[in-house]
Amino acid sequence: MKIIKNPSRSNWKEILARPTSDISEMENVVKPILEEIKKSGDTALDRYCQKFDGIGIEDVRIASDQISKSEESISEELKSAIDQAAINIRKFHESQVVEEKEVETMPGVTCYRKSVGIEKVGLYIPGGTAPLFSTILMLAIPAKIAGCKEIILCTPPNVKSGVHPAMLYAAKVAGVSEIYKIGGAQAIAAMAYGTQSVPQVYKIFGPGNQFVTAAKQLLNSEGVAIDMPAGPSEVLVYAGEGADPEFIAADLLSQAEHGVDSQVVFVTVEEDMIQKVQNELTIQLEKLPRKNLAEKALENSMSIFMRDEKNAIELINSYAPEHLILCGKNADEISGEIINAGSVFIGNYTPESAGDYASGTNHTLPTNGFARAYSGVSVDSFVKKITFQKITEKGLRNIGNTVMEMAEAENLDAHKNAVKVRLSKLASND
Ligand code: HSO
Ligand code: ZN
Repeated sequence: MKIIKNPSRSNWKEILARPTSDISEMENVVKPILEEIKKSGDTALDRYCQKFDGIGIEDVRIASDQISKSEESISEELKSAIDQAAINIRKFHESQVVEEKEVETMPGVTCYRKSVGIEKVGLYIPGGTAPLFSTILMLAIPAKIAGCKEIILCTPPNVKSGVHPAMLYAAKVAGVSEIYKIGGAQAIAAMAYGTQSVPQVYKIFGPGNQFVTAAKQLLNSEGVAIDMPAGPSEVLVYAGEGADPEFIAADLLSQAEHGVDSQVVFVTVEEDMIQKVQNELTIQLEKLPRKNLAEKALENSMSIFMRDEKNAIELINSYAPEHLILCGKNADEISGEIINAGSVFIGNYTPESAGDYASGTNHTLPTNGFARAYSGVSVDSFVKKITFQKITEKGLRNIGNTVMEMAEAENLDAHKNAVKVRLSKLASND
């Protein structure tokens, strides 16, 4: 890890800059895929599925009996771990459902807001080296709570043209309606436009490689809703007095093992911690099966020594990490000062892994500094909030002049008239 000591504020932006990726190259590859699938549906989709995954369109849908039998292929231990995680995630996300009250803003003028689940949503789960079945729980459970009627899942087939049984089991537990073995930009296009085999959805969620991200972004500009702009996963670990270097190294590595582009930042006000953590990293890294990936990610990462807590907090807020782990005695206090982060893990015994899998919070979070303005996925991500209002005759008499006055000042006479004709009718009935 690169070591930086007391960086001056004017350098923070540069030091903490995330690598920028030029997606225009990806877009050139992805655009024709989107266009062809939009135009020719299954015919084009079949071609891409054959080309990239060696599987024909007739084999992409996973039969429901295969999903219901998935638990036969996983251990009892894994099954109960998934069950427990699902219980916690459901419990936390159910607490996000709050019924809003009707409000009478003036006598006779009543307004209220109702959350309605997006009817059809599409989840994408990448293939690759780690079967991210935990992400299925993180997306499908809130979708179900929100009242989404159709929850479609696309994931690329593995080398045996199948899908990891834990993914099938997680999909079953979380209430996914249909699973398709389709990967890449073609999966995103199929869900966005709908084909003869894949139903169309209104919003697409989930991580993916740069092609998937480019596809989501292009479709977003065409009006298909997406969860959030995606970038490589990040963690910032802060260590104050009383932090444990062994724990910190383990947390940094748990992020680093995601991939070579993972962003790992360590910030401390205890100068000797930097070397202690470095020593621990060396010891722990050796034992990791994904050592190569983690090692590469660490090459681009940094340890930053800050002279005091106040400055450290300001640096953290200016970076806006996806995950923030606060270690040491003051963790609770510091957590109150955090204004930019996707998800915060407080105290020495709260590893990010707990939130990645099972504590209940969502692990689909804003990266790349988007935590300054975006939230992670929650039940809210799967609903539209529709406002309703009802005005009685008395209500229109109360609010009418306000509306007419404003409409006239905006030179919008028809607006004024919509009130005026009604008030005239009421006056003639008096
Ligand atoms: N840390 C990842 C989520 C994940 N970790 C899935 C393990 N499995 C991005 O937030
Ligand atoms: Zn993780």
